[in-house]
Amino acid sequence: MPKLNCLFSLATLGTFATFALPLAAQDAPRINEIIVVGVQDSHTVATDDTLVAPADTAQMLRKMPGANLNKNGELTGIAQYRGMFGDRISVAVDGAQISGAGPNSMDAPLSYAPVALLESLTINRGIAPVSTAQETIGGYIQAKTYSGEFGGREAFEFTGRTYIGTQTVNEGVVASGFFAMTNRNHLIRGFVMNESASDLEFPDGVITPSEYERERFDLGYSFRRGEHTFAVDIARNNTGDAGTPALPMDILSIDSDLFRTRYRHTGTAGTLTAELFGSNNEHWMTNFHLRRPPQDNMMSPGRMRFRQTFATSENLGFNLKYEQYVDNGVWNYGLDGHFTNHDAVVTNPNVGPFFLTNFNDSQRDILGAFVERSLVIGETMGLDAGVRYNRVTMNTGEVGSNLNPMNLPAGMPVMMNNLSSLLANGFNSDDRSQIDNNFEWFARLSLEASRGVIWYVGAARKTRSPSYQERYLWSPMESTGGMADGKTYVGRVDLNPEVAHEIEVGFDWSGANFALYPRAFYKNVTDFIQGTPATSAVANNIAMMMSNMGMGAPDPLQFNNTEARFYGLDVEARYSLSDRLTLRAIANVVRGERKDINDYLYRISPDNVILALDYTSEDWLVSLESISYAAQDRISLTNLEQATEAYSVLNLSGLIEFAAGAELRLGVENLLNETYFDHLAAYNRAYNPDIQTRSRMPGLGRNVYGRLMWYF
Ligand SMILES: [Cu+2]
Repeated sequence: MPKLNCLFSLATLGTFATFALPLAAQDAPRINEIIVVGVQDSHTVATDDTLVAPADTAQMLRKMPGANLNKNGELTGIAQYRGMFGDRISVAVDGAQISGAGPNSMDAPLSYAPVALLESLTINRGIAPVSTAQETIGGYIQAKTYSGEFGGREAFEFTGRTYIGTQTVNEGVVASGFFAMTNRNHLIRGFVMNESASDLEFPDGVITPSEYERERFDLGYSFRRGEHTFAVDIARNNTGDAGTPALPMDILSIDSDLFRTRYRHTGTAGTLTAELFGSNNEHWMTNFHLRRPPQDNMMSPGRMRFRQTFATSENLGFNLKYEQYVDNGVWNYGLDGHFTNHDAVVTNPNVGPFFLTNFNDSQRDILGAFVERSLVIGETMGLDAGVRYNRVTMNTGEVGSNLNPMNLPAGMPVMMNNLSSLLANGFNSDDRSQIDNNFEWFARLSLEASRGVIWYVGAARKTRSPSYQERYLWSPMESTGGMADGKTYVGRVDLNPEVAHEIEVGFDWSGANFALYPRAFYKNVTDFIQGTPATSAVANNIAMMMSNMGMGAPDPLQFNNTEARFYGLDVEARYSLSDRLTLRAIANVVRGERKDINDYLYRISPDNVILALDYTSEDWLVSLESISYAAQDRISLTNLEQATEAYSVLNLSGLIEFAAGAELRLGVENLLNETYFDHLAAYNRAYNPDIQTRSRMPGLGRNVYGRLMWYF
């Protein structure tokens, strides 16, 4: 229950405390005996302490060191960390991995943890231990949803939380309720949420389509007795109409059923955790129901270019982990698996026989095993190190298409259909199964040099196998996991896994009234997967014909292995001016470059600084924040990326606790209604009189928003 006077200190602790490794107090009190010297290696934002405008959890990443967000729609935020994004970032929602149904990541993993249900979002700063997840080449993010707390007595009591939010920039509203029946051993919980919004406003007009609607239902049960805890949860997530103007289609529906279960034994010798999770996701998207549908042109009638895609994904996974406490630290052993399946078919509602198999039974399975060690070395040194092996198995079924649905005897559709059959036959006759054996290691050393100063150095080898899109996209399309660069792509079955070698150095320096946590990193990636100009004459011809008809773009890219490097610096700092007044800062610098040719990487966050001044009183709090982004002219020529200019926005927010357990937060984003362009928000792809097609998506106008949270 958030009591106001402790609220701020909680926020501060969560963000800045240098805590003892490993696995602080949450589950195992006994572990407190083992204090490994360690640095602040994660950054957590708790929903209780943070005001977020509805509705996408990924938005919170903007205010975390090293992190950012590739935004393709209001519910479609793709995590970015230190220049890497998409599948390179491992995202866990309550321990579960979710590979969404959308081949363009319309349902990116964080969309499965709506803000109104979120308890906290945590990013690992820098090199993630191999025990955290299977493929952490670009980082690791953990979303934890609110699941209630056990009661203190034998008798059952009824508790819960309501969360109501609204914002003016799109008339967005979210209403939700969490209800629990609980005693000291049992916790039965339920959650319902409904949220919707109309189109967004920016200083010169309206972004259309950017409306959304989403419903969510959760049911769960937890049990604890002695050293045992058990939990099981099921959830249904239904997204309705939701615009994604940076992509070629919009969401008509995403219907997901999710489950997860966890057993934990917390003994004196160690902690055993077993988790099983899965999800079933069904998704429809179209290019005609929310945006202006294709219009007649010289080459083809508009109705021939209506497109709808039905896409599904299935996920099943498990984590099995044992942490063993020994005199000088902890051993951590684990096995994990994540098995996914994807299907997607494109059709035209106006022309029955038209179809194109986008993905057919595309399967990607990973089995992993790891050993990790946290070691106390004397009084002033701590070492974490580990090794992991992942075996990735992929395969996909046969594909086909009918691009001449009217059975015309000659002309463009016939030529396109023949070329498409040629591509499909080539794809179908090749061996499409792939097995990758990926080996990883990491080591992190912390050294307490003097009181309040801990030095840190880390190194790692991390891997990532290609995504199903990167290997199995056989026909030139934009199904690219949300690249939103406007390019069409083809895949490559025999791609190699990416291998990154990284070093990271920094220190934690904290005193009575200040803290400073800088980190510098350099990451070299061999076989970095990046689109390069496609060399298949057939693919190039199809893309050219499509583009002539008014669909997609010519000159497709093909996913290929290249060489790349990332480097930069991020800093987190805090300075208390007085008991009530605190200055906070986050600064991020990242560079992403191709090494094999002279080009920058696509969609890399511009340098940015967040400065915030917080004033805390007995029963209220106010915070003034300035967010400044530098120009980004280090742009990818390969991806035809457009530069953006520098900008600053001012945000103001405040909180009043007006009754026990009840608080109201109000905020204004972009106080001065500044016109700006977010480099990571890509380009407009839907007809809009206020924004040119394929020009930069504008940043949002002034937004007044509020949240009422009541724990009962
Ligand atoms: Cu989609």
